[in-house]
Amino acid sequence: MKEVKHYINGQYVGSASGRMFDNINPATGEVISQVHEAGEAEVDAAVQAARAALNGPWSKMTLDERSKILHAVADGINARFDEFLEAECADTGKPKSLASHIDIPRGAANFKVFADMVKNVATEAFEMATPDGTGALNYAVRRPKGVIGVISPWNLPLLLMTWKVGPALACGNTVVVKPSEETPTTTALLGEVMKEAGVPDGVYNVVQGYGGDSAGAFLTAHPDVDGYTFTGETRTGELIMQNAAKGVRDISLELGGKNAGIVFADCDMDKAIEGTMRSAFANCGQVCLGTERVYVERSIFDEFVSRLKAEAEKLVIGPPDDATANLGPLISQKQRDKVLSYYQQAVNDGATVVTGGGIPDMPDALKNGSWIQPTIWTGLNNDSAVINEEIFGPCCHIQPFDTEEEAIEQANRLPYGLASAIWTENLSRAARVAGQVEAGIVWVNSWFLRDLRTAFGGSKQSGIGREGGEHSLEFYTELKNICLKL
Ligand code: TXE
Repeated sequence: MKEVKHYINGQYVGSASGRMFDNINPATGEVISQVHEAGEAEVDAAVQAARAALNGPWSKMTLDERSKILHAVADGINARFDEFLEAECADTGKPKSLASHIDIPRGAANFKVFADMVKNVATEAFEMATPDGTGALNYAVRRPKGVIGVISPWNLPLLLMTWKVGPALACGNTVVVKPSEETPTTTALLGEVMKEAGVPDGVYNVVQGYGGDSAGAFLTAHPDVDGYTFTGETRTGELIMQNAAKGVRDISLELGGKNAGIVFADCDMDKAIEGTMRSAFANCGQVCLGTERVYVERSIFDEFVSRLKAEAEKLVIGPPDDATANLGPLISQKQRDKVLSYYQQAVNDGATVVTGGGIPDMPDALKNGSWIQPTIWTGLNNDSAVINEEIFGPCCHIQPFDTEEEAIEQANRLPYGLASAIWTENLSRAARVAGQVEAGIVWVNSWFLRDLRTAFGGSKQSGIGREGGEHSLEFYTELKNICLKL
């Protein structure tokens, strides 16, 4: 049986305790590897390695040298594309057709983009008068923040982890990554690529293991980490914040959402259906940016519901290698139990199940996978948990609205504020509504269209801080003002 180890100071190492846990392929239910579980000793060793490397050559390299190495990391991912693809799809069960277009290429792009961007950072300078008339020059320089703790989720494992590690390393930091216990493999594999690309030992470290009361909590409690970046559940974000508060460490949190799609009668219906399909069902609904609440103007409500139903029923559920499949399994049986409990809740709350609502029939070889039907509901009231809480499954509820004001009020009524998608051909309306929707990211006539130079993050309980473009460079550096008396 294959083992997945920690990667500390440039070496793959097992846990001193010998403790391991099963890594399960959610498409088949099979155990595909044994994962070493980090204890405090491994977390401490990783943090110490990162600290030592911070004081080594990495942060002192010229930007050109560091940028070149990070381009080599991206090239390394691309050179081993199939290996990353295979590993990511075995850990998540997602279709290869999806991961080969999104997860793996973005994993490489996250290094290239920030390796280039970091070379073009300008800082501020101010000349000032002084009483003696000689004057002074204030100028700012950016320095790495230090050792960064990266805690990443399982839905887009390589993509979301490198989205943090790429800019962190580009800015000269060192990192300790704790990937999700559900998806350990590509984060571990990246260690080899880092080594081959010439990243010095100790710059990129990985500890495997669980979150609370385990590796994740040890990492966020470790006093020698300078800042944390996290993507995951809102409650976990709160716990990480509490730990980071000790020692006044900085945080960047990308948390849960319950995003609204708003479809106006003057939309291009084909585009709205296509975009809503992706936003509700891509990655089996396991995307923080997905829209689980869809508000549709009443005059087109019936047509929209019946067209979305027809499209949802065309989705092909299947394993990663099935080239026709566009819907994989949920990440685990635990996650399926959670999603199914909402499916049941919807029925209890009086929803009309437009399509789906249960477990699909699968061939024998896949019977133990965590498969689930794509599901659409209508008819729920605002007090149903199904339309108030993040489900993170392939499902959405569609509700009619009569006025623009009502649509905005519905979109904004929850404590989340991550993303929203607005569908209308009226640009004045689009700008008006986009300006009032409480979300960090608003798409107009699109969904998941991402320019990596733009701000990414959530408002309200969907997060703190923004990453992307110069916002990442802001988070991963300390700005130091130098006042030079002339
Ligand atoms: O999240 P967790 P889970 C949402 C989604 C999902 C729910 C639960 O609704 O159903 O969260 O998923 C680590 N200290 N999202 O349980 O626990 C954990 O090991 C430090 C939204 O997987 O937040 C993993 O590496 N670390 C989301 C990471 O946190 C801790 C993506 C995320 O796991 C920890 C994933 C602790 N106390 C889930 N507890 C998004 N926004 O994209 C856990 N972890």
